[in-house]
Amino acid sequence: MRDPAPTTIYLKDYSPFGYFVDSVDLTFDLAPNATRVKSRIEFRPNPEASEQRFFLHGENLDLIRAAIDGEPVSPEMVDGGLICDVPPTPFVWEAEVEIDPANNTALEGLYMSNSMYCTQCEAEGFRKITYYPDRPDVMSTFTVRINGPQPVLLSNGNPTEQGDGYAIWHDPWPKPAYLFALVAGDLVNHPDRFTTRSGKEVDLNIWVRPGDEGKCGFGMDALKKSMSWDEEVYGREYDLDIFNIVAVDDFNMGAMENKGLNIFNSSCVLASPETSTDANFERIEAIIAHEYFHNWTGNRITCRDWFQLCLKEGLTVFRDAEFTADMRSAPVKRISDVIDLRARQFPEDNGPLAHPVRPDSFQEINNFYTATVYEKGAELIGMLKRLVGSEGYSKALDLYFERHDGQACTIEDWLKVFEQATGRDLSQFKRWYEQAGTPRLNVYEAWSHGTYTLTFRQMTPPSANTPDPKPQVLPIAVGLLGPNGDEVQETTLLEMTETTQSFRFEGLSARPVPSILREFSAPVILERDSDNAERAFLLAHDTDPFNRWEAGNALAKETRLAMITTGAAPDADYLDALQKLVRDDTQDPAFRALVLQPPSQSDLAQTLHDRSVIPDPQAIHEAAETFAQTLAQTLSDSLPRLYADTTIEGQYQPDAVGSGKRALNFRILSLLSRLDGGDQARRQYEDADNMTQQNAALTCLLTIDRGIAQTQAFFEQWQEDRLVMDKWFALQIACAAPAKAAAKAEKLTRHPLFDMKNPNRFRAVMGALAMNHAGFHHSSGAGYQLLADHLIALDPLNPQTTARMCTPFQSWRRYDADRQALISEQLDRIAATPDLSRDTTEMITRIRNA
Ligand code: B3K
Ligand code: ZN
Repeated sequence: MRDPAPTTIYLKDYSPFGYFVDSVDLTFDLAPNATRVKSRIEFRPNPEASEQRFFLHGENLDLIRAAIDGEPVSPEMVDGGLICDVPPTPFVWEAEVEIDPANNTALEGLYMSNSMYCTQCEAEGFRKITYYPDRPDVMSTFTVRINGPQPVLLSNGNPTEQGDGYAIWHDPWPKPAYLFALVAGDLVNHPDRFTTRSGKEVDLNIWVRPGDEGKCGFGMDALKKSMSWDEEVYGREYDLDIFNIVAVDDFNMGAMENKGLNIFNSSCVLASPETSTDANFERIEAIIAHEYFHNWTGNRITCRDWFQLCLKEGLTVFRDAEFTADMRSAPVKRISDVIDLRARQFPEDNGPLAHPVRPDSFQEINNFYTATVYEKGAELIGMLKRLVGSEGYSKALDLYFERHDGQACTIEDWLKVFEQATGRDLSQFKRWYEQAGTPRLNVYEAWSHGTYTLTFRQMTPPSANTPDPKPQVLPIAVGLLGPNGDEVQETTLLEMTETTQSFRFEGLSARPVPSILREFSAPVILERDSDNAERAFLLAHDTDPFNRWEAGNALAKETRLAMITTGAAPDADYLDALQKLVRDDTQDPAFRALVLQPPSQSDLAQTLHDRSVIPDPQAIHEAAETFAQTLAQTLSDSLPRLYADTTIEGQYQPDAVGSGKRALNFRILSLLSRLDGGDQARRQYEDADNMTQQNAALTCLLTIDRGIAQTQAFFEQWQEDRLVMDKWFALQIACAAPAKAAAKAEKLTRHPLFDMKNPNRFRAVMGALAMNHAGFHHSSGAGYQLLADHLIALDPLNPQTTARMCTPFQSWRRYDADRQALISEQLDRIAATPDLSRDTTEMITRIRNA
């Protein structure tokens, strides 16, 4: 059965449900094609609600029987659910439905992954399990009985009874249905314990397929660190006797924060030095923390409706970033987050998919789990914290938890606690939640008789969502450096509220060099006339690590842009500055690695577009290659020594220091490979005893179009490991020369291990193709066609992953007319596909409207 007809849902139309739910009892009789779900739900009329229609959501359900207060009833089936006449007093609704988890390839509701039963209910998947008011403002306690032969039967809350072929779970904390979860399978656990600071004992488990139990230790440590951190920093304790994590191979996203039973994409929890890279370890630590932190920011306090998604997601991303900054290096985390924001959120905010952090309409909510809601949402929390200070932030958060525990809330509730805790008026700040688009911030300077004046002008480009943007509150962190490089003004926070505003610094003995937007204090595009000499000065002297990196990043970009637009040679001063920095052992290796990381080709394309130049992906690629080759030659004398100095002897440890050093080592190796034809990379591949180095060596070889033997050896070594094989698929495509990328991807889609139904594998291939900027945008159009073919093929099976993978097309208006015509043809073809899902229809419609 296909989706109900698409309709647009508006924030302004919110109204509460007509009934409260006092308790939910569910019984599952598991069978792959015919699982029976019996529900017994206590309803009570909500006297405040304007509408008393009794509508329950339900999709793809076979209703066997229904009863009210024990009397059989025949509800009327309507689009997306059922309606029924009910008494005006409290009543008990009972129903029995049959569902088909084995054929649920959408991976939403109850489905099967490698013969294990599991669920995914956020946002609106519970309605595929039984009839229910599937909306986050309806909260209830749940009791769940699972009948099945599987040795492990799990649900939310605490276990209350277990016997041969069944288990009963009770969750005492009222929750919306999207946090419901069930798992049944032949699983083994990695157990541990945690004592909360008030002395409560909690059983911890990570459940995995037999054979994976050796890959749980790192995740378990991350969980315990997260539990302690949330107690120390936010005063939040865990609230059940048990906390379970389950690893699942087929999962549409990273992980899910179901109450007491987090379900994880196995790629986001399983880790071992042999199979995971440093980046994997860091990501796993962050996602475990993120899902755990949701227990308070998401579960105990949830969202009133899905427009408020950023209430839990922006805040929880902000919290997990703070956690990572505390566990690892704060500057490195901040720089990495900004790179990611610019790579994923800026294109979204400046293209056809732009929407406010709190959208005001949607057709398919799953399409709004976006970089804007998550990452820009987290930036908003960061700005709030800057504006009210750490103390104000703590007071506001304490009030938030105290006032709203057990409630389903809105952004208005959130901002009100800040206003009341700090006495600030946040009405203008609220525009950040309501306006789409990335503000441009222009800077002008004046210097006269010891007074330095900075004048800022903000402008947000109008968009379909926000045709008439108003000025926003911008916290601009600024410091000033004297001509000798000393800081003459330490970081001060300027608060900009007008379209144009000036700030004066007096009593200076010489014209300073400004360091603007330190720590990237607001998610804007800073536009300022500067030159490479000044950038090199900041790269050498700025006390703010973020802005030091930013100066290097600007140099990296400007050099390449000049090469592309004027045919200039790589800038000699920049090469010189890089040389000095790379050799400077007093600098953190992780920082040096970040400065050596080339700007993404997509970012360069966006910048050219912003400057009204049509980007040519092939020319961007060639400039990147020429630059890397020139840098390698410039550094040639020092590369072997640098490589040796950054090679770690001894046992692999996935910590921040080791991973920083390995990141630098990888940058050095990639330069060295351009000079030695890959000899050192081959040796590293042979000697590697961890995936970080194995993966780095293979990447270097593939980038210079070598590594056939290593690719084959990698396959033979890892073909039984799905997660490592995802890397094997992705690397070959991501590193392929532009003219070969689409053909390589196409060939790999015919490989026996390519499995469309597994989202990780689909993303490994199609995501890697999109990441290869010049390959995806090759003038043949083969990349566009291949992606479209696979979106069309996947849509009937898995609309959510299909819709998400439409995003590589979002920036299509940047490119030349020929490429636009090629993409447009594919977008039309997708749009014309019969029975296209609601998810993909909405995405393609929005993208085509660019
Ligand atoms: N809340 C989930 C995401 C659900 C996505 C639904 N399409 C994971 C997270 O943000 O923690
Ligand atoms: Zn989240």
